[in-house]
This record gives sequence, structure tokens and C-alpha cells, in this order.
Amino acid sequence: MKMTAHTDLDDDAGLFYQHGWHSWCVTGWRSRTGPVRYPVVAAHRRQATDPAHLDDPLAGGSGVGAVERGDGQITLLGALDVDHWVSADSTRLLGSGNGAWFQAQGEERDVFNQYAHALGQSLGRRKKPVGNVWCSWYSFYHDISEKRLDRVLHDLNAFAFDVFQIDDGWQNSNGDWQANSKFGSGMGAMARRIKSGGNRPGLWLAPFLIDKSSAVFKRYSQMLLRDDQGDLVVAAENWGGPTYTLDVTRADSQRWLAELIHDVVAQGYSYLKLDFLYAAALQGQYQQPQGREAAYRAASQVIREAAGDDTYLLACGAPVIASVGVYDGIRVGPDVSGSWDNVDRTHHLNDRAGPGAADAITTSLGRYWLADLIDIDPDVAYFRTKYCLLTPEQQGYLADLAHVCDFRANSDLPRWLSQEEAAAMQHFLQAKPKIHQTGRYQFQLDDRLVDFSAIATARPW
Ligand code: 9PG
Repeated sequence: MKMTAHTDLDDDAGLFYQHGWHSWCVTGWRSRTGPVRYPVVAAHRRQATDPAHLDDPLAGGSGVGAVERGDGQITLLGALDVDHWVSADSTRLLGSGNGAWFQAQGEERDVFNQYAHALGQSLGRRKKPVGNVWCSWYSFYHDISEKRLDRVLHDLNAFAFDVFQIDDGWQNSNGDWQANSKFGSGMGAMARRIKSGGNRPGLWLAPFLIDKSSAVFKRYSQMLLRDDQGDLVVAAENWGGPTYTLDVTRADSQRWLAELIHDVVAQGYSYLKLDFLYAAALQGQYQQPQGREAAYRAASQVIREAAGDDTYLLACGAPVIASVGVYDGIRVGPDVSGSWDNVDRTHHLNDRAGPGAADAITTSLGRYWLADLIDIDPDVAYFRTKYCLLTPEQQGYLADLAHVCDFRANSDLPRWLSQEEAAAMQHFLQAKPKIHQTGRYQFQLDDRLVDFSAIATARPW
């Protein structure tokens, strides 16, 4: 690894702040010198970290790292540009990647705030709060249809939502971004119905992904990213077969992306949840070689240009630092789910990027320092007991996390909620407690203290 910056550590240095590469990658304070464990299962490995660092022996993170000092302060080393990595050995914080660095030592929140400020000056800052979001994923998953969504739209009238976001399941395939047969009247008509109900139409897309089964795969195969052997780079396998990715440095890929985004915005969608964005920063043979995150950022700028300044762009599964200044919001943790912790996956298979409420809380809190630069989306809160295994206390933590992040989203079907649950949800959507961070995992919400410490430290990695 080429070293371009380093910071010497005291003998009594403590935990290391590991910043996960993209939205779902585990983030927080971990043992500096303890073993580095990455997932056992191949498909999980793909989403665990920057693939270039999967076999690193040292604990490391994307763009920024920090260590606790013996005197209770921290030392931070953070990049002011994309394509950087910070790891720790027993005596130093080590930074790799060309470009400017920020280094500081002091009280933890002060130092992170200073770094965020410097990063904002370098990469830009966008804050355009979008209001409360209803998202179709965590109730219907892929099983959406216009009939089902129309019913939800009707039932949601009683609640204070601002955005109605259709998630994965509407498209013919990844790459063929046209309405499938479950949306017979088309996505434009769906957007009009959402708007006439008083909500802002939102749509999920994974703009860089191309399924093998798609028409675009056959038609524009030259746009796909290949590896050193000339084989197509697999970016995901969640849709019943390999999903490939664009070489986003190609002019034809960029034109295709711009047209896609322009088209969905023209159909009335002004909130786009753009997912699996790490796919534009994988290793491969790019036509215009450059840093992988630089390539991702340039493609993101193409998307921003096509979408226009007023379209809210939420990045998901996205390289985090490289998204700052381009996207309005970013998912800052893995998916929540109706269960707290899937021990088989998180512990036995070493996968901390998979769905589960506990890891979503931990990683999201680890990214709280980004909140002044970009909206931070901790994923949805749950109010239903139907089809949900979370205890009331666990649901409470998710709701409090949403307040802390000032990003309130939900996927519950109104008809699944009891009267009390519906009232709790409405209260949640309308509350705007004043947030004050009092410790690494502690926050004051108005006069109430919420302590996430037990969650964030429960399962070291
Ligand atoms: C839609 C979903 C939702 C969700 C996103 C993202 O590793 N995996 O297999 C994996 C699958 C799905 C996933 C993340 C990881 O979720 O975060 O909100 O939009 O896609 O497919």
C-alpha cells in the first residue's frame, strides 16, 4: 500500500474508528489491533467493504480514521478528497491515496466536526430536508403492484407523509427501467396519483446495475465493466442471477445514465433512491482509468445534472465520502429489518452489512458526524407489531435514531397498525425534538436522554 500520510500514536492508544466504505459497511469504534474479520460467504464479501481491502491484515476504513488517546481525546486522520484509505497499526494511523489530508487531535466531537467542515469546503454540502418518507420495501419487498400501492396511498392520507417512495419491484429488470406488468397504467400515471394525493413521488433505481436477463445487457454489452481476464464484473446477485455493472467512465454509459434519469424525472419523480451505487466503483478495466471513487463521483455528477438541482437524490449502498456534495441524502447503515440481530449472519458468518436493526443503529450512529454535510438516512422505523419481531423498546430505539438523524421514514402498511400504533406513528412523524449529542452514543432529545451505548458496543468486530 502506498503511504501518503501518517500520524504517530501514543503507547496507550485505544480503539480505532473504522469508517465503512459504502452505506452498508460496518462503521464505528473497534479494536485497533484485534483480528480483522470479513464475511465468510462470497456474496456477503462483495458488500462488506472496498474490495481492494478485503484481505487487509490491518483494521482500516474509507477516507477517515481515528484513534482514542490515553488522555481521553482522539487523533483523526481524514482525507479531503476521494479514493483514500486510513488504517491503523500498533504505532501509527496510516493514510493512502493522493491528495490533501486533515489531521487533528482533541475532543472527539470537536475533531469530527472540524473534519466535516473541512470536507464540506472541499467536496461541497447539500442540505434540503425532504420531510417524512413512506417507502414500500420493508412491508411488500419485491411484491409491489399498482393495486397494492394505490390502497396504501389511500390509507396514508391520515398520516403526515411528504414523500411516497416506490422501491424495488416496479421495473422489468435492472437495466430495463420500464414498468413491469404489475404497473399496467405506467409509472407516469402512478406518479400523478401520488402527487394528486398530496405526496412527492419517489422511485427506487439501481442505475449502474445491469441484469443478465435484461434487454440492455444484450443491446449495449460494450458498456459493461470487465475485469483483467476480460470477464464481466459481478456487482450483485440479489435478483436470481448475476447482475453486472456499467463502465461509468465510457461516454456511451454516461449518455445512457443521463437519459435514464432524465426520463424518470420527466415522468414526475422528484425523489430518487439510487441504490447499489458502489457498483460504479468496483475494480475493473475502465476505459478512462482514474480512481474508482473519482469515476463514481463523475458518474454521480452526470446523474445530478440530468436530474436537476431540485430533484432529491438519496444515495444508497453508496461510497460515502465520494457522495458528499452531489447527493442530498445518503443511507448511513445497512438495512433494518423486523428483527434485531441475525446472529448466524452477523456473528458466525462475520457479516455486519446484512439486514438487522442492531447493526443499522450502530453503523448509522458511527456516521452521525456527516449530518451537517448531507442528510443521513438511518432507514425506516417500525410501528407495527404485525410481521415484526422487534420489541417495543427496540422499536423505540429506531424511532429515536430517526429523530437524532432528523430523517423519518417508515414502511408500515396503515392497515397493519392498531389504533395505538397508528397514533404513535403519527406522533413520530410530527415530532421534531431538539437534538443535542452528549456522548459518543448518547443524545438528548428535548429533555429525554437516549443512550445507545449498550447497542453500539454489544457485538465487537
Ligand atoms: C431493494 C433493497 C432496498 C433496501 C436497500 C437494498 O446484500 N444484499 O443481498 C442486499 C440486498 C438488499 C439490500 C441490501 C443488501 O437492500 O438498502 O432499502 O431498497 O435494496 O432491493
